[in-house]
Parts: sequence; structure tokens; C-alpha cells
Amino acid sequence: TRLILATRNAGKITELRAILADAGLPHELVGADAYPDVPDVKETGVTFAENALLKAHALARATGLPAVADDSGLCVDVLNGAPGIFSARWSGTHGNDRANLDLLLAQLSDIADEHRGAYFACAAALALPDGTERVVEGHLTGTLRHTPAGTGGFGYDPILQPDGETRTCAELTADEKNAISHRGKAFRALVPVVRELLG
Ligand code: ITT
Repeated sequence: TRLILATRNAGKITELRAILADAGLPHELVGADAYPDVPDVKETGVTFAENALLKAHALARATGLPAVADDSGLCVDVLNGAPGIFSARWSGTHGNDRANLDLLLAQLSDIADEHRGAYFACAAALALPDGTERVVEGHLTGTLRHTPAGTGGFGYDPILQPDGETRTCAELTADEKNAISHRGKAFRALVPVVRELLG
């Protein structure tokens, strides 16, 4: 069966294909870009889980195929969890990763190392055309660097150093990041649910 990946974020698609293939998911994975006529859903939820479900349901309804979606972001301790669900548009322009990262670093410039805790969160949702839904979450905790390092990954990866690591997420290999990441954890937890519901 086909499974639609309800995202237009290229960084996420790359990671999801690797994570789901490594987990042995036999389904054919198709990005949302294969369905250009389906309009982007408004992310009106107040949690990662709500927004992931909104995206998955919209694609499943429109295509008649099962859809999985990711809603994710960076939650900073001293900002009480911001940018959170607003991570992709923190600087005002949706998807401008570099501007988002630069603004966040400027906002944290006075914050000392011991107060720079943060975590990535990912909600992974599955929706079927009949309205059946499941959602699971994964986290990756770490601290925020003062200057970006590394060229891998996407988004805020150059500034998050996972707990127990000396490198940022952008300095890890793709496999190393997927093994510990919020997205890896969430989607590996979703795989048995996909198998249960889709066979
Ligand atoms: P879709 O809605 O089409 O999936 P999006 O980029 O709008 O794409 P989100 O609303 O979930 O997706 O925003 C996710 C943002 O959170 C993303 O733009 C990054 O800035 C950040 N983010 C999420 N996962 C990340 C990761 O693994 N590494 C670095 N930054 C990440």
C-alpha cells in the first residue's frame, strides 16, 4: 500500500524515508508534493499532536490513502517552551531556517550555558481515510550552543547539542541523528501502529 508523508519539508522527508525504511516498513512512501492540488492545511492546533493530526487527516481525506504527518519544533527552557509549535515561522517567514536560528540565538545571547537547556519534540500521526487516527511523540533533550556548528540536518540542528554529545545535531551523520532524534523515536513508535492498522 501507498502511505502519504504529509509534509512539504525536504529535511523531514529525507529523515522519514530513512527512519521508516530502517524500521522495515514495507509501504511505498509518497511525499505530499505528489498531490499538489491538496491545499496546505492551517495549523490551528495548540500542540504538536493536534497539528500532526490536522495534517495527516487533511491528506488522508483528500487522497483516500493512509497518511502520516510530523509536527515538530524546538522548545527552549528559558523561553517557557517557545518557539515550540511556531518553530518553522519564528522569524516571521515560514521555513526560513537560517533567519529562525539567527533570531533565536539573538534572543538567547545573554543566557549562560547552564541555562541553555532545550529539547526537540516530534509528534508523529497516522490518519486513515475513514477517520481512524493515532499519534505518538518523541523528544531529544540537549543544550543550545552560542554559535552554529555543522552542515547536516536542517532547521535548528546547528545549535542543539544533545545530552551526552560533544557535537551538534548538524555535526552528526544522518544515521547518528536518526538513532537518537525526536523524529526517530516518534516514527519508530508509530511503525507497529501502522502495521497493526494497515497490515
Ligand atoms: P510541514 O508542516 O510541511 O511538515 P514545516 O517545516 O512547516 O513542514 P513544522 O510546522 O512541524 O513543519 O515545523 C518544524 C520546524 O521545527 C522546522 O522548520 C525546524 O525549524 C524545526 N525542527 C523540527 N525538527 C527539527 C530537527 O530535526 N532539526 C532541527 N530543527 C527541527
